[in-house]
Amino acid sequence: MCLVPGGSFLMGSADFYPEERPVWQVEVADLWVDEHPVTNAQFRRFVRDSGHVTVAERAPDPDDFPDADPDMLVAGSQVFVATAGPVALDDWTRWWAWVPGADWRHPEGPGSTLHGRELHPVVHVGFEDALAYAAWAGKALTSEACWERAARGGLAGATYPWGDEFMPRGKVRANTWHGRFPYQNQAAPGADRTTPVKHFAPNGFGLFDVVGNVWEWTSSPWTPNHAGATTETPTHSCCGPAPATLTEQDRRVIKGGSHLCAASYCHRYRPAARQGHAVRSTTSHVGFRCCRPA
Ligand SMILES: [Cu+2]
Repeated sequence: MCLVPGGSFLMGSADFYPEERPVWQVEVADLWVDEHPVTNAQFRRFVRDSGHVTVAERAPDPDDFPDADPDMLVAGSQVFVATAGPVALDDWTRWWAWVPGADWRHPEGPGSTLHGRELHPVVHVGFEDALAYAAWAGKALTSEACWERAARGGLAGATYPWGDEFMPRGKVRANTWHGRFPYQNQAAPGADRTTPVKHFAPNGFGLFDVVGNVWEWTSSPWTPNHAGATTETPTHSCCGPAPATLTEQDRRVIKGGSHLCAASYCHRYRPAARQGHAVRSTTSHVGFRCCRPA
């Protein structure tokens, strides 16, 4: 883990999407943060030790989906599938396929394996899976504010964790989508999906993969923007207690963007960027990392 020094910082951005506004000042305490997102190898140790069964491995409860065809209520997860050519970008169902049997061990569905992906971030994990892992590891999920503070690497107001330029001196700094989304990715072979953690240089706090690769769960409930946010005090806990109960409709903030973020479509591989994600909606591009109070 890396020690992220406490202090006040400017959270959010006025330059991109409305959900990141307004910029406001937040003060956070010292915090230990995982050096990289939780990997498949780490998650496998957790599952072996605890017997945890993830959200994606369980058939949805018919009580939660009274209108659904019971035959459709089987275990599975959302998998990205590149399209053959250009499609309307307002319809995400074009490139997300719900695949029965897709889960963290089978990232593209039955037949796919983790072979060679031990050091990739775990994916197809829901918020409750992230909480369970954190509890097992004696850690917690960070709040959005503390995640953003950590991701900024000590730079004030910079667009990316490494500065304001996307590819300084032509160098790729994170696993994002290069080219035309969702059908033409000019990134290195294999980068249509996750890449091993620590492949790219860390930020100023020593943290790897804070943007790109996979979105990361935070403990913060989703809010449509930062309006009305009150200044958090220095005693604000970055590693808050786990929520007592969750429903299908609950959403949490995810941060960092993923390998599927393309400038033309989704410029969210930035510390300020945020999205609301349903707690039990699992996909091939959402993972997490943990923290511990310093
Ligand atoms: Cu994105």
